Amino acid sequence: RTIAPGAVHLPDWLDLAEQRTLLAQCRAWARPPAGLREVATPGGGRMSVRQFGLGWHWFPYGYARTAVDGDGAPVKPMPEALVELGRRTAAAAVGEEFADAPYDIALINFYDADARMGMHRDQDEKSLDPVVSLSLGDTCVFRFGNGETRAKPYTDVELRSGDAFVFGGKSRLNYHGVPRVHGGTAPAELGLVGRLNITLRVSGLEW
Ligand code: MD3
Ligand code: FE
Repeated sequence: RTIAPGAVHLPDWLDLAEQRTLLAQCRAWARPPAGLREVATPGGGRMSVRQFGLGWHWFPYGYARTAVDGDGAPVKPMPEALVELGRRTAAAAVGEEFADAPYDIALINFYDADARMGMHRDQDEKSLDPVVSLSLGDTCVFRFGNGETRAKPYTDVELRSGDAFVFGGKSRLNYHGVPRVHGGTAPAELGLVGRLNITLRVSGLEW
C-alpha cells in the first residue's frame, strides 16, 4: 500500500455506512451560500472540477479566513468530525505522531464523468504535515508523479469509493493529478452520481 516514500494508499478505509455518513455531511456542508462552485484557472479558463472549502476560502491566491469570502458568503468552519478523521487516517497510514495534527482546512472536489485535474503540486500550505484524501463515488485514475516535474515518471493508481490516500514526508510536494474518472462505477447503494474527493490539510497558518 506504500506507493512511494510517505505516500500510502488505504483501500476500503471507509465502510459503506461511513461513506454514506460522509456523503450526507458533504451535501449538508455544500448547501449555499458558498457551496460547490466553478473555479477559474490562472490561464482564464474554468476547471472541470467544482469545489468548495471548509475552514478557509480562496483569497486569490492563497488561504484566507475572513468573515466573508469573495462572493460575500460566510466562511464555513472546519467540522470537528473532519479534524478527527484526518488525524485518525494520517496516524494509521504514516505514523502515530500525526494523531494530534492540527487539521484545519478541507477542500472538497466534485468530478462528473468528464472532469479531470491536471498535474500540479500542493504547495500553498505552510505546514508539511500529511494531506489526507478520501474518495466517494466513481472510481478514478489517480496519477502520482515525481517531486521535480509534471512529466514522467509517474504511477497510476485506481481510487475507489471508500479509499483513503495519505501524502506526507518525501511525497508531500510531488506532482499529481486525476486524468480520468470512470463514470457509472460508484456503488449503487451510495446514491452518488460522480466522484467526491475530500482532502484534509494543515494550513500551518496562525489565522
Ligand atoms: C499528493 N485532488 O485537491 S487527491 C487536490 O482526487 C487534488 O481530487 C485530487 O489533487 C482529487 O489538490 C487528488 C490525492 C492528493 C491530494 C493531495 C496531495 C494527492 C496529493 C498533496 C500532495 C501530494
Ligand atoms: Fe492536489
